[in-house]
Amino acid sequence: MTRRAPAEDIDEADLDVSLPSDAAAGVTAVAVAMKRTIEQMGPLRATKGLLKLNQVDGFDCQGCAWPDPEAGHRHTAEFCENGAKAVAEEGTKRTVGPDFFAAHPVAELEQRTDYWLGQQGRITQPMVLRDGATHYEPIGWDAAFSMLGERLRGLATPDEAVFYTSGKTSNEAAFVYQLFARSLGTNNLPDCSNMCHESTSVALDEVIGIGKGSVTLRDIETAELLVVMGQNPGTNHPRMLTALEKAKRNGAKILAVNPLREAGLVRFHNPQNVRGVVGNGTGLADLHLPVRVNGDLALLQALAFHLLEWDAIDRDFVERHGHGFEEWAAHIKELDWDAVDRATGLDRSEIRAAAEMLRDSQATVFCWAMGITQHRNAVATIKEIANLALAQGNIGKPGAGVCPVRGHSNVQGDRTMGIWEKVPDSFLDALDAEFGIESPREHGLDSVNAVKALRDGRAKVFFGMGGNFVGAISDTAVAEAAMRGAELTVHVSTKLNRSHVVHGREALILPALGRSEKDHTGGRAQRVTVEDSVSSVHASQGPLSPPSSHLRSEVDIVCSLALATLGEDHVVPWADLRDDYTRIRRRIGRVVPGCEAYEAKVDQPGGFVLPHPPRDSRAFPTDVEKAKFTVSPTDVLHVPEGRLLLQTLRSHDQFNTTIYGLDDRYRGIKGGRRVVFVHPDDIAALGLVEGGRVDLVSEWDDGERRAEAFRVVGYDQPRGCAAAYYPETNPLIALDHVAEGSNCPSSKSVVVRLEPPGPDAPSGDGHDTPGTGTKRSTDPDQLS
Ligand SMILES: Nc1nc2c(c(=O)[nH]1)N[C@H]1C(S)=C(S)[C@@H](COP(=O)(O)OP(=O)(O)OC[C@H]3O[C@@H](n4cnc5c(=O)[nH]c(N)nc54)[C@H](O)[C@@H]3O)O[C@H]1N2
Ligand SMILES: Nc1nc2c(c(=O)[nH]1)N[C@H]1C(S)=C(S)[C@@H](COP(=O)(O)OP(=O)(O)OC[C@H]3O[C@@H](n4cnc5c(=O)[nH]c(N)nc54)[C@H](O)[C@@H]3O)O[C@H]1N2
Ligand code: SF4
Ligand SMILES: [Mo]
Repeated sequence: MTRRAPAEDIDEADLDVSLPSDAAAGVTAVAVAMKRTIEQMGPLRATKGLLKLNQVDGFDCQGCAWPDPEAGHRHTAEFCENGAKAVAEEGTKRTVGPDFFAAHPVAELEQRTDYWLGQQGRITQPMVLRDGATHYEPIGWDAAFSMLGERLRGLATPDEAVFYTSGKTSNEAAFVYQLFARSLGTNNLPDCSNMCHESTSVALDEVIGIGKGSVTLRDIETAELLVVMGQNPGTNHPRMLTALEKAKRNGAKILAVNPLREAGLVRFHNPQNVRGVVGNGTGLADLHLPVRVNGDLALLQALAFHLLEWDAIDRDFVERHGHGFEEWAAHIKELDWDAVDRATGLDRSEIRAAAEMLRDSQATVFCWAMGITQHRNAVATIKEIANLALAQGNIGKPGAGVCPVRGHSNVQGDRTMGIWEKVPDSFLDALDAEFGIESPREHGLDSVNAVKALRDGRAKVFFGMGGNFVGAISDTAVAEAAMRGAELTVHVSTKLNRSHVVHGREALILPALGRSEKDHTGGRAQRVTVEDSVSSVHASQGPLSPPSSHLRSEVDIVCSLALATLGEDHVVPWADLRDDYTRIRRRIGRVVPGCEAYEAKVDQPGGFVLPHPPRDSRAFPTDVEKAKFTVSPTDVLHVPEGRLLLQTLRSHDQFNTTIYGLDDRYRGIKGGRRVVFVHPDDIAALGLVEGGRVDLVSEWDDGERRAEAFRVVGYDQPRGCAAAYYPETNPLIALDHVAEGSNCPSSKSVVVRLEPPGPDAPSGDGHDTPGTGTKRSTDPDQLS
């Protein structure tokens, strides 16, 4: 493998700001995709990888969880720009081996951004950081497993260990991983879902009896109306635009609800058809409601008010399947419209127009993502989405349903496989019966509670199956201090990140094969399975050679660790499971609901779809065996004078904490990330200047949090709102600032003040006059 010069670290002085665009994808997307893959992988490896991406005989994209078209209906290039970037990030020829770690003390790596760390390349060997050492050094796999096994066995209770999962882990690896944690005796299985769609899972489980979406890709393509709320598909689920385009061609309307006018919601240039390449592309949203951040609950109630007023209700569905409709309707009829005005910031005529779209549609799909789930009132908001869907019978019929759009490519599958700190007892009973173990029954720690346990010394070992826990979780300073308090931190990873350099007393890095790579564990070609956002399960097999012969699969790592910890005589045949993944799938078939005859079903081209009672037969397995209407009080988030309501979001050039590059093309940002988007009138009202530098300061009961040196960028959005990228803004979010009922960090509603940097702050760009070089046009016509 070659070792090419890695990227320089970010110099925010290079930041360039231009006008946002009003269309997504197009030929630029293809050009960027090709450039990035070829730069990182070389032309041959890039071609080999991309041709197998999302193909029936290939591997599942490591990017988002958007579903693939049915087998037989896929393009040769069945991926988007960000899928290609994900492949390039993993398939890079750059490597970090023992020489790299010898040259860079941890104290130096700690000063680097996640961008720089990730750009150094793939980790090639297991590394250990010994107690008191300054550098990571190589360690053999056996030594690493026995060290870890010894530490785990030495804990006072298994609950002193935390087993985190990021959502890329395959079903097979996830299944053996949770089996290991439970064999050891703990349900401490937090995952990235706790920071992501947890509010969705909690809300839907309560009201429809299952925490997953109820649509298929076909429903999306054949809907009469698609409501896309709190989601930026052009960046985060780009192939969703292809589905939206198909829906439009079939006559669908789209209602976008988003404080920002995201390019991907406005217009789509599909690079796969002539019209997209040379024509005007397809206009997407028929109506865009620029709701104030956190105003969705009130908006949904206002929409319901009109539907009730017009009696645009599916009475038959409500009578047959609904529970609690009358109480809900009575509550909505009392709606406080002043509160709606304040919460949403919308004109009542706009709300009425949106309600008319709902009234006139016989089949509506509701899509949502982080703009809905990461608020204090997120669970209530999602229950209100369900109320609206149920009131019109938009569930369990073609072209209709609820569609939480998942993030990580296998985050939904990991949950299905039992990665869940609160997994139902029925799952544990089946697991115990199958393996002869005795799973603990008390619930484990979720992500936020894992930080607290580490902080308070109740947890001592942190094990990360992928992900970048300290980078991703809220309250960075608190989380980092907690991690540093651990006795041992262990990460199964492909690339370096912040969580490797903010470590416990001892630390291990265990390098894993990526999904695009050939897996020859046990001397045979292995494949794995994954589940997408619409509960479709299918196989994935990588075509590329791994960057180092030392890498092991996640299944191998878990099973080998289990052997080293629990011993060769343990009731679970770890070595057998490791050497042939079909044996794991057989067990999955016997333990996991809906996975009977698993191997045969994943053998079908394109795989199979898991059962979903509301979708399949309008059966609602709730405590009352019906779909539940629920009542939530309308609330208005109060933002004190002189403060803004900040949402933290993704740029077009990152995958969560993995920073691919520094260009947020659709929003007109190039070469930097420390920007805060503010309405031009708020910039003026707060006495700031465009291009000026500010610190973001949040205020909490236990004190302030500060994130330093952001550029102020004028950006059209509702007054009083602001936006900035994550993870840079995670230091601002207090650990206890979470969604009620789901404990998901409220990353989308953080009250901040913008403050000129203190006198000691480095000027960074050599310009003392704020604004020089980064000002973009504030012509209101161009911004609106
Ligand atoms: N390229 C790329 N793809 C990704 C990811 C990535 O980082 N990069 N991450 C993956 C993961 S794990 C996830 S969870 C998904 C995330 O996918 P998204 O949810 O699309 O991600 P965010 O960037 O957080 O965007 C949130 C959107 O919600 C809007 N929003 C914010 N607050 C509100 C609000 O109060 N109300 C409404 N209605 N809208 C609001 C924002 O303006 C923004 O458009 O993407 C997945 N796919
Ligand atoms: N402020 C704020 N915070 C947020 C969010 C937000 O919108 N705002 N979003 C939240 C959401 S939705 C999520 S999902 C979390 C994401 O949280 P995580 O899932 O923990 O974070 P990622 O950045 O996706 O993890 C990236 C790391 O995963 C490792 N990795 C990549 N591929 C593989 C693989 O195949 N195998 C293994 N073993 N490791 C691999 C690499 O080492 C890489 O550095 O962040 C959350 N945090
Ligand atoms: S839409 Fe998501 S899953 Fe599909 S290619 Fe793009 S990043 Fe990958
Ligand atoms: Mo996510």
